[in-house]
Amino acid sequence: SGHPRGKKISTQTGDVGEDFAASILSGLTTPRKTIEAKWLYDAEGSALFDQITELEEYYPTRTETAILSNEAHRLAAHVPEGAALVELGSGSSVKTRLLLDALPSLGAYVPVDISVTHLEAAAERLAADYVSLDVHPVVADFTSAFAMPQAVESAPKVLFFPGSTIGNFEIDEAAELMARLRKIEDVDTFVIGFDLVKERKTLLRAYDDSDGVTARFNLNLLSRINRELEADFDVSAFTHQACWNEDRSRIEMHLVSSSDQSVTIAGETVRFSEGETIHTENSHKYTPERFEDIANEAGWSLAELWMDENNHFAVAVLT
Ligand code: AVJ
Repeated sequence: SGHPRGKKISTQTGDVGEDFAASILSGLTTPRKTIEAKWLYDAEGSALFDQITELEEYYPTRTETAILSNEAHRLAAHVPEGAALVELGSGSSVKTRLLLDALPSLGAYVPVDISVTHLEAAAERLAADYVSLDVHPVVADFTSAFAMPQAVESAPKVLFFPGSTIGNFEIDEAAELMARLRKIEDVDTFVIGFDLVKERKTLLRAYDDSDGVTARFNLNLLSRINRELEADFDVSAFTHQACWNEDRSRIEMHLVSSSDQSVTIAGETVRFSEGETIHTENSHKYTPERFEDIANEAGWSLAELWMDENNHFAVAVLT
């Protein structure tokens, strides 16, 4: 996979955070068992997530993509010449192309992701297709502070955080993250996608699809623990559950134990009673007003708010 101009991409490696074993054991040895959602995305989980994004029932991806392709040209007014586009949790960088195509004044692209393999493959592909763009990947957990590549240190920056990944965070964590991003040097603009509160039925279908892809995505966590931590989960003794938590305005994913059972993980025994759950993900849904309040609290102001015609999803431009 060579580049037309033989450009060399060098990846900057930052702090990728706490290790898997420690996080899993601490989450499963508290009274309310939890696993942090970020562990859903190993190679298998990322492939399953990509399948989710193509499901008819999972409206967020296609809706956000439509919003971005309709509105991207309006972003130009908020993007200074030579700016660096910094994408948080870039994954396979699909939506990035919509922005790059609409914003020829961008000088650099900085994808930030926790998974080095995903990151480098996507960076190579983009660099090959956008030959005048400088690509500077950063391996980091963007939930903690990370260093900008030296080459873009003094460039104006446009942050891009699509996919409603912000929804994974508790409200106070989301506010904290947004406040920290506000303080990055020379940030001009923040483009962020978030999911909207809507009819419960639509939400539940999106997180419990009829093909069972989301169930496999959730259950893959147990297979991953078996693969990587010498554990003996009987994956068939757990089921996927998605529920709408009205009070906290979020979809929750859980894995429900079908029986009383015990599991050994890295030498530790963990007991489950029948019906007990492991809470594996939160996906917060916002109203536009609530989102704006949080953004304001974090030091941003709303420049644009774009929604689809069904008000299913929103993209905000903050400055
Ligand atoms: C990638 C976190 C935005 O919350 O909709 C999809 C993850 N979980 N189906 C979401 C997810 C179950 C997704 N995010």
